Amino acid sequence: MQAMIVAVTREVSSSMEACELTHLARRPIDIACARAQHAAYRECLRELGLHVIALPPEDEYPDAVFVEDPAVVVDEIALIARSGAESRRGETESIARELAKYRPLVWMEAPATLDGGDVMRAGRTLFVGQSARTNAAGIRQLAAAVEPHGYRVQPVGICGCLHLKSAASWLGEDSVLVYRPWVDAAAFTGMRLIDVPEAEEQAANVLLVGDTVLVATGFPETAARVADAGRKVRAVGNSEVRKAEGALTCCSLIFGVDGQV
Ligand code: CIR
Repeated sequence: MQAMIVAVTREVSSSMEACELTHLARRPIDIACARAQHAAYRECLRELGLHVIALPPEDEYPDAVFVEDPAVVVDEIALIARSGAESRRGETESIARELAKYRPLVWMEAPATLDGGDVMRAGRTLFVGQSARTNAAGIRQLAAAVEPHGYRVQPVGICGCLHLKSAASWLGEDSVLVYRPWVDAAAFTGMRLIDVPEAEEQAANVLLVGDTVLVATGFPETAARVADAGRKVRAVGNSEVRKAEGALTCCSLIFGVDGQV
């Protein structure tokens, strides 16, 4: 039996224009275009061999498409997070219901807060952004949940962006794509750093699937540097979720399931 790789996704909310915004000015969002881009993203994941689960939209939660934030899934458990944005806390219910099919759940408790967008996994290390969304208690509860399973949790300072993964993405092995003005890159000492150029500051969030890396369209220099690092590159349009301060990793929760195929 082979492992199956699952990607949990959720359709864009028709209310996405009322999303949380921290670093960006509000701009009109074309919901039809956002949905078409999301469908293309799901199709790309399918083409890469993933089993894509598309949950229905939750219009009462404008940011519900960003399924990465309510949970952290590792091989042994799923941690159901408590968002640093109060408006997003209700998103956990349906995500927990879905993840319970695949993993034992651990629930984060107040006063801890954490968004999954702050957690960058690189092998058995979980780098965690110290952000406005993720507090010290959140990092402690994450560590308590995963350290017994052999993971190391490494806090990382960030500044000027929403989440750690706005500034850094794992490219596999020892490589990290990084936009240094937003992250304390000293946390990645010993790893190979590939820099996002200043003109493409929103490009650092990329999604590694096997040996392919999804890069947002419109960032040619970043795409070239990722290709030079030996990865296959797929360009994916995501202009509309970017207006909601989202990116590529935020739109899925990807994890392996043994023995399903
Ligand atoms: C928020 O502020 O929570 C949403 N508008 C964007 C969340 C993006 N999530 C992510 O990067 N993991």
